[in-house]
Amino acid sequence: MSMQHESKTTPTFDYGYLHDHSRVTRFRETPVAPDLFLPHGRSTTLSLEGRWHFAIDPFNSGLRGEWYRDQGESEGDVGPPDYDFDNWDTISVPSCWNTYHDAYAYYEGAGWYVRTIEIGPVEGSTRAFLSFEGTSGETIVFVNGEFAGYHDNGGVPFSVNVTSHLRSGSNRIIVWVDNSRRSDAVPGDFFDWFNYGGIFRHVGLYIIPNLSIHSYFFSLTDDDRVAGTVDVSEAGVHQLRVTIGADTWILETDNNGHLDSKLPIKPHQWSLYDPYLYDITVELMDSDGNTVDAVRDSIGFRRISIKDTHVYLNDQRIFVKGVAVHEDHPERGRTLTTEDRLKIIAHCKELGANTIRLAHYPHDPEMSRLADQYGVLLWEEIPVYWHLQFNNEVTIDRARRQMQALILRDRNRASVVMWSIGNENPDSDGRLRFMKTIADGVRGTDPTRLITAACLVDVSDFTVTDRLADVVDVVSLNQYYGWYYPGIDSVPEILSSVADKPVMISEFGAGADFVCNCADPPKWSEEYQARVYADQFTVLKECDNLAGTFPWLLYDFASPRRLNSHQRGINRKGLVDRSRDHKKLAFDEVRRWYTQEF
Ligand code: GCB
Repeated sequence: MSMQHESKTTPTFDYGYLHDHSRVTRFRETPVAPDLFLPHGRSTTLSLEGRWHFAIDPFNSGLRGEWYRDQGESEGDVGPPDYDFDNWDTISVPSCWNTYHDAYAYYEGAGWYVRTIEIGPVEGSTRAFLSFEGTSGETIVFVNGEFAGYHDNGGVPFSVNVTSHLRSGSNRIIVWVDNSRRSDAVPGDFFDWFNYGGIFRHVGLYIIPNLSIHSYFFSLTDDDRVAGTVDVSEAGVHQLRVTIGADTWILETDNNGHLDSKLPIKPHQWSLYDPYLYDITVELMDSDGNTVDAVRDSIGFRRISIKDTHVYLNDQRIFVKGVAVHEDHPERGRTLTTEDRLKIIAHCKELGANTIRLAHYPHDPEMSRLADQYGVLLWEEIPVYWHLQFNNEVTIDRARRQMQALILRDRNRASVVMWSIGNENPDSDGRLRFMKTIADGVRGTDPTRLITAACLVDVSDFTVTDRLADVVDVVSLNQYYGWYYPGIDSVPEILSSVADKPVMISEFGAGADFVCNCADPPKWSEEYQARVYADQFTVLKECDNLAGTFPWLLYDFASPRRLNSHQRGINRKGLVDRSRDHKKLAFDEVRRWYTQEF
């Protein structure tokens, strides 16, 4: 009798993936186009705020192990998988993971967010987008086990087309977010603020008709009428009903679905003391006159311009009384509440300031909406900060797309008057080319605002030799005379080296964390900080071509590179400390400067 051996299968385990780094990087190849879907003017179909299952993944095991396929334990597996989505802890979205748990306070790396949503059938003539107002860096979205989109630019909105991935009923949404600092990103890997991680802004699902309004832009023309630009998602002549306040017009797009029209209305102008906003509706109609899509917004009309070396708002010369602020809160990181933002505006008004510099990256869009309502001007910027890979085409493209996304988001906000394209970057041919690319992009998308950048000062001969000064409309200068170095008397000389453009001091100040009550105040005392401001103002008031000032800054903020015994991880140059309640002595010094006659 022949003995037949039973064939016995040894469970196999694919160790290959452990060495396959492309599993981590392969999604990077298809960045989400910034103009895919703009949620502005619409309400979400389904808000995805609330609790998500969450875990940090410092080793990127999830991408290597393809957890997003979401297969759980399947037959033939030799061991349990290393994830267990439904039993993970939950975290609030939006929030920063660093403030969620002490153990994650300084965490930089990948994190996974998992949530199941229930939806009805998605109709054939509609498209569905998962839209994020901002995450901390690279983001990959998976829906029902499939890759749906990749985004590489933190802080600006992006949307992923999930139409083909959704099904009627339960849908598993998995989002991988990584806040690792990267030298080819924007910002690069070294900067003076804290690198908060997570899905830190609103997320929502939007279901919109295939034929829909893609974008709209309304602004004041030179002859005080309203310029309206609307783009429809599909080519062809389309009818639009545009309503501004009590006036309505029926208009037609050109053959490309594009409307460029001057509307015969002389709008009441938005200003600092009268921040007047119009309710605006744009409706897209089918051939029977039925509305198939609509967007709604509140928009103010004002003009920002320069004449000689000064800035004008609605043809009235203004001194830009600025103050800078980071998006940083001790308990909430970058996820500020409406109350936090209103407090920034209240502090700004109390200082007598009229402009806020939203340093050094795009802040939450609620800030510009509130600034519109409360009559405050904004400087918005992207983090082209210190050293970047200026010769790397990937980095240039990231900066260009980041700026573009910010402009598309906020170009209807009357409060936003300046786009800043750089902060203290070393002058080089590569950097100049980089900056020209960004500036051309800004002028192409939004020619109605001023371009600025914090240019470099040549401290050896007190001149501005930075070639970026030729590219911008307003030359901004950061200078820390009285703090990092002596020589405050040289400021007028520096300013007069820029002959033909408005010049602003975009940063100045000093750190302070105690009151000394003494006659000869040392550095780090509030008295010393106040004196630096007093000395600065004495010199600045003699500078005729000075168009604005931005004390650095309103609140103390987290910066892990600040490690002396006064700092302990906090940049202490705030006029108010990190609690946002204690006003330092310099607050009053700045208030005196801003409440004088200019
Ligand atoms: C600067 C930077 C700013 C820093 C500041 C400082 O010039 O633009 O981001 O935080 O100096 O405190 O030194």
